[in-house]
Amino acid sequence: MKVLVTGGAGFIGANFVHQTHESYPDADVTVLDKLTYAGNTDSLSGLDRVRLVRGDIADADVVDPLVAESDVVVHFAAESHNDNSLNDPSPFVTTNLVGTFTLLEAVRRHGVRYHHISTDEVYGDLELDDPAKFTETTPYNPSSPYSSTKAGSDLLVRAWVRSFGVEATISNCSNNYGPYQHIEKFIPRQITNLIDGIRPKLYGAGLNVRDWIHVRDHNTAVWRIIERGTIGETYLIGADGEKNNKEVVELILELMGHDPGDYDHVADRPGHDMRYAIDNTRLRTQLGWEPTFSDFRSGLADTIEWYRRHEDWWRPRKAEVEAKYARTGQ
Ligand code: NAD
Ligand code: TDX
Repeated sequence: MKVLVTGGAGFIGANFVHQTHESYPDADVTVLDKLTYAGNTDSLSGLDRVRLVRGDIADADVVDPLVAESDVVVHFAAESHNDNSLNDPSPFVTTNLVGTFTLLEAVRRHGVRYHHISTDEVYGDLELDDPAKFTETTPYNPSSPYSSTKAGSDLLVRAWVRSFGVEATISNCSNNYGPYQHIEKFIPRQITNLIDGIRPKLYGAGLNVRDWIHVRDHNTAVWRIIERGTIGETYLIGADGEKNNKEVVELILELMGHDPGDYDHVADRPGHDMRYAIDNTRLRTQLGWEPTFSDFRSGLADTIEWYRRHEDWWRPRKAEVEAKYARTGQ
C-alpha cells in the first residue's frame, strides 16, 4: 500500500508516520511537506521505508505525480496555529484552502482514496455551562482565520465527494498533546518555559476548556476511518478529556516539581473560543474505536519526560517563539 502523508514533518503527521511504520510494515510512505517553520525533519529521523519530498501542497506540479502513484492520501498539512492566524492570515488561506483544493483535484483526476484531517474548531465554541458536545451534525461556526480556513477546506471535501464522486472521509479532532508538538502550542510551551526557568503563561482567566486527546489515539482513529469508514462520512475524534487551561497549567507545574500557583496571567487571545467538547459516539459505535490513553496525568507526565529528553529537538526554536509572543504581550 502506497501512502502519501502531507504535513508528515509536523506534530500529528510525524506521529502518524511513526505509528504507520510500527503497525503497517507493508506500507510504503511518502511524506510531502513544505518544511515551514512548523516542519522538522528530525521528527522523522531513524525511519527507513519513508521518503520525504519537500514541496507545497498548493503546487499542482508537485502534487499531481505524487498523488498519481499513491493508493491513499492522508492530508495533515496545514497552517495550524490560531495565534499566527490572527497576526497574518494569508498563509492560512493559501495552504488550508488552495492546498486542499489542489489535493482534491489530484485525487479526483487519479481516483485515489483521500482522508482529510480537520479540527473541532470548525464548530465554533460552547458555553461553559452548556451540557452539549459537538456532534457530526453541529452547524459550522468557526471563529478565527485558522478555523474558518479549516472549515472551508472541509466544505470543499464534501462538495468534491458529492459533485465528483471523490472517495473521501473527514475527521474533526479535538486538541492533541504528545511528543513532537511545536513549542508555540500551549502544553509544550509551558513545559519548555519551566525547563528554562520561565513562569507559564495563561491567556486571560484560563477558564477556557479544551478536550485533550493523546496524539497516538488520534492517529489510531484516523487509520480506523481509512480502513472501515464510510465514504463521504465525517467522524469526530475525541477521548472525553475536557480540562480548563488553568487546571492543565497547574498540573504541569505540579508534575515538574513547582508550586501549582507559580504562573502568570497574560493578554487574552482576541476572539478566544471558550470551550470545545467532542461526542465520539459515531466513532465508537460504528467503527469500534476506543482510546488507549485514558489517564491525562500519566500521558502528560510522559510528554514532560519526552521534552526533557529531547531538548536538542526544540531548543533551536525556543528563543524565536518567545520573542514572537513577547510582541503581543503573551
Ligand atoms: P503542525 O503545524 O505541527 O504541522 C503542519 C505541517 O504541515 C508542518 O510540517 C508544515 O511544514 C506542513 N505544511 C504547512 N504548510 C504546508 C504546505 N503549503 N505544503 C506542504 N506542507 C505544509 O500541525 P499539527 O498540529 O500536526 O496539525 C496537523 C493537522 O491536524 C492540521 O490539519 C490541523 O488542522 C489538524 N488538527 C490539529 C490538532 C492539534 O491539536 N494540533 C487538532 C485537530 C486537528
Ligand atoms: O501560552 C499559551 N497560553 C494559553 O493560555 C498558549 C500558547 C495557549 N493558551 C491557551 C489558548 C487555548 O485556550 O491554551 C489553549 C490551547 O491553545 P493552543 O495550543 O494554541 O491550541 P488551540 O488554539 O486550542 O488549537 C489547537 O487545537 C485545535 C491546535 O493548535 C489546532 O491546530 C487544532 O485545530
